[in-house]
Amino acid sequence: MLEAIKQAVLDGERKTAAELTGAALKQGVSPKEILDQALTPAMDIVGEEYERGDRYVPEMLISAEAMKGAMVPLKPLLADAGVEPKGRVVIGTVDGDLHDIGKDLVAMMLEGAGFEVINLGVEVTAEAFVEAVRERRPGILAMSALLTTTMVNMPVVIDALTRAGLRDQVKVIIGGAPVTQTYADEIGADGYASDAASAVKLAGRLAQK
Ligand code: B1M
Repeated sequence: MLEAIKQAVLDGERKTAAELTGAALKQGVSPKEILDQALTPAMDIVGEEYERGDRYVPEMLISAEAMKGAMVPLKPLLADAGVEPKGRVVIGTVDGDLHDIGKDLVAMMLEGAGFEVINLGVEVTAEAFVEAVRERRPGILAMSALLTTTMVNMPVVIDALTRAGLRDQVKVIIGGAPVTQTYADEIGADGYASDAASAVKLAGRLAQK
């Protein structure tokens, strides 16, 4: 079943990926198994094929759409813990960057862990992040970047928060494939998470401070 889900994502079969995911859940396969053993490995293969020149951007996009289809039946399980909000998180993908699958996964799991999440979407400018912090007063601001060329917009946001006098009012956490703990330290972020599960743990720790 997991192999079939993976193949459906590789083939860009959104409907099949969603149906198989729903069926796997009914059979008792856990969301974590589906994410770790089918969906994420499929996207890794897509990335490797793109790098080798065996896949082009439109094919990468239809696989991404298939993964999003598979995330539809997963969402209620990841995002429906039904508990009191632990805190508010504003999340977005930085300016110039369209990748939203990982960011949305982090958002869903934060919701599932009891955070109120305000998802600003993709290509979020520093001004839009600052505005959201000013208006919505989150305890945590989470930024995602998937490109080495866009992760440099993370410190731009941190500088903008400082200039707006808001930096000490919000914890800034970052993640995404090219981002590291070293980079987080370098740019003065409050934390880094390598995946959605550790982002939830990190947010939980910071929310208690
Ligand atoms: Co893009 N792309 N892409 N792409 N794409 C990558 C990232 C790439 C590594 C592929 C490759 O070459 N191997 C490469 C980046 C190279 C680099 O900079 N080092 C790349 C490139 C080059 C590009 C374009 C420039 C291609 C082009 O046009 N020539 C272009 C850029 C467009 C833009 O953004 N301006 C582009 C476009 C696209 C699509 C639009 C076609 C599509 C995105 C669709 C979408 O997101 N709606 C796409 C895809 C699908 C990928 C790959 C194949 C898959 C990304 C993904 O969804 N992974 C990717 C290769 C790869 O990553 N294996 C690739 C699955 C997801 C669950 O994982 O996003 O890493 P991930 O999220 C994880 C963690 O990183 C972490 O938790 C998540 C869950 O565990 N995390 C956080 C993420 N955000 C976090 C925030 C946090 C904490 C943790 O906050 C605290």
